[in-house]
Amino acid sequence: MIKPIANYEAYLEAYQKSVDQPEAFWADVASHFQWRKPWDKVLDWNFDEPKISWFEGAQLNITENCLDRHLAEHGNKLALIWEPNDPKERFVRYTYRELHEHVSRFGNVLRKNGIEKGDRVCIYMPMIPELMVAVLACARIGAVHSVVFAGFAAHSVADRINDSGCKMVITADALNRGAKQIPCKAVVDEALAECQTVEKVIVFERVGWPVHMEPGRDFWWHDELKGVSAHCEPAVMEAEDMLFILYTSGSTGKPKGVVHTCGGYMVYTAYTFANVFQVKPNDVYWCTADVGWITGHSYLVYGPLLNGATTLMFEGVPTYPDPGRFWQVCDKHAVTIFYTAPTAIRSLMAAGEDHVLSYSLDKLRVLGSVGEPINEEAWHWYHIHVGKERCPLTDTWWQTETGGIMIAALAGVSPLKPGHAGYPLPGVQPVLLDQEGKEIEGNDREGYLAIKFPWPSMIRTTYGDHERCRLNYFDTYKGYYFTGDGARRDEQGMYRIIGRVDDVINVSGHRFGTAEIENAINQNEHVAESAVVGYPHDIKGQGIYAFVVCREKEFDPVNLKGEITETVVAQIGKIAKPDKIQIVSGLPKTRSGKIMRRILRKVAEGDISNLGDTSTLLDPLVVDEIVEGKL
Ligand code: 7RM
Repeated sequence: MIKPIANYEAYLEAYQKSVDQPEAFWADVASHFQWRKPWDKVLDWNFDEPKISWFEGAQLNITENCLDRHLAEHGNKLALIWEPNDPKERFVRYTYRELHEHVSRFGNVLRKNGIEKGDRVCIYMPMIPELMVAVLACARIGAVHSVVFAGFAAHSVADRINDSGCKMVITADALNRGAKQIPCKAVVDEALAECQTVEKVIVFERVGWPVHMEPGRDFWWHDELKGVSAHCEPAVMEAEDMLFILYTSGSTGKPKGVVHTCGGYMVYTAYTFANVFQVKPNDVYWCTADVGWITGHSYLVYGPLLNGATTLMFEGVPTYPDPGRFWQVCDKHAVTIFYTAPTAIRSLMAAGEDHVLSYSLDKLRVLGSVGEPINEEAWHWYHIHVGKERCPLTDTWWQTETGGIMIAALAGVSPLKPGHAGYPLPGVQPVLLDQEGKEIEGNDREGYLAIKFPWPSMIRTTYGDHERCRLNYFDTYKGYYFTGDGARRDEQGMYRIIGRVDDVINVSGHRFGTAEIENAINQNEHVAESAVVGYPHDIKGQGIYAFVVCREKEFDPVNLKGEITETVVAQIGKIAKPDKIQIVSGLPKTRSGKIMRRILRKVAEGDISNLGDTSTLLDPLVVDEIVEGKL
């Protein structure tokens, strides 16, 4: 297992080695894992195609490293603590031995149902232990999991299933979310009406909702487990075999299937988990992210299990039954490391300190933040009221595409600065680029954030479309991986992430392309065209502001807005609901027909004093109308 870097000098030394001798550095880290066969070559790469290959020739199964490896000495250690949505319902705890057994049995269920190495399996599930079991069971038998966040609507689920040609869907009847229950199986049924590749659906009964079961296609999880062996031979995988696909939004309308592979992902997520959180054997670690996002993959499931840590999974929401729920769970399970998103902190901050003060947070040792820039007010509130000013708060910058944390403080080891992710982790070589793609030297400078050398868990391709991967990440600035973020390097060389410089907006830590939301809005029969921009939102970080042109001259604006909202919810899901919809008679366009988003962004931000030059617009008058109708 990985021994975390103990002090700042050791960090500097590790960092230097990772730059001077990257292959020796990562070979050393990789030697802490169980490989079926060692690698022939640590790294082979070019950012032109791109081609990235780590640990070529090596063979492994990641679940042997997550589970089997710990059994001899730590079989009775807790692997998973699961806390349900309803505080009165019983929680669940699995030791490593128990989790290993559940994963093995379910791996056999998958095999029995015709799933083979390389097949894609869509997982659309609530935050319950069976979600973790399903993910690991896929990895066990070499199937590629594609977890789709259970808040996505049928059409988005169908798109993702079709893009990767999934053979199976694993789901539940329904899910609990605060006071509400939300269907899962019915959404899958609706999605499957648009899909041809799915042969079987396995359904876990979580809520006890009546569901339709299609004979020959749909099977109950508990029925399938009957009489299944607890021994499941792990599939032997090549280091560069696909481990999973995770869809994420970019600047175009269609989400991309980011592909991660077995060896590099394993090495990097385990290394960064141990180091960033400075994990110790008796920690109880809680990451509040849903497994439907990359944070849940890397730092709820794989990173902790690879390190033999105890990971806590929570089914519910921060505010149910009241805004003290997070702190009550920390108290109840004696959580020592807590990793959450700024949006959650801001909403709990708004509910007041009393909720925090009602519980004992004595065991907390390390705090983490992820998903979006954390504003200084939220940083201090989190640090003072949750961490009692004695827990290091590490702000972790990374992306679905990076697979693991890239820029962050090692808790208690690196210096902290509110609003700053800080210094890069060993193995990460960030640069700031100017418009021309030239590296900006020196400190106290701002630019486009790019990475100039590969790291083991970086994106390998976008599923089914390698050219899209090249164009998106490796083409804008030749020789670099381009992140899509802007950043500032301060006087000490610490990085502060400013935010996206492309058409991606980050709502409560969830990524959407503006084009993706526009496409959804345009599905409404009354809509002629639309333009979506982000604007600063107190709780969510960014809110969604939609400018919509109606087809008809006469319409009822209240009805129309309601309908547009419904269309977006039906197409993408509730998480993409526009916060503001402004009906306009036209959009500001250049003479060549390009929408001037810069102007719309300024209007949405409420900064109308300086709209810049509008004289080149096709119809400058629409700007006045838009400014007047601003919400
Ligand atoms: C882990 C995750 C990625 C985008 C990224 C940034 C933003 C994430 C931070 C952050 C400032 C942070 N993956 N972002 N973490 N911005 N500080 N600590 O969120 O693929 O869903 O999103 O999120 O813009 O490019 S993600």
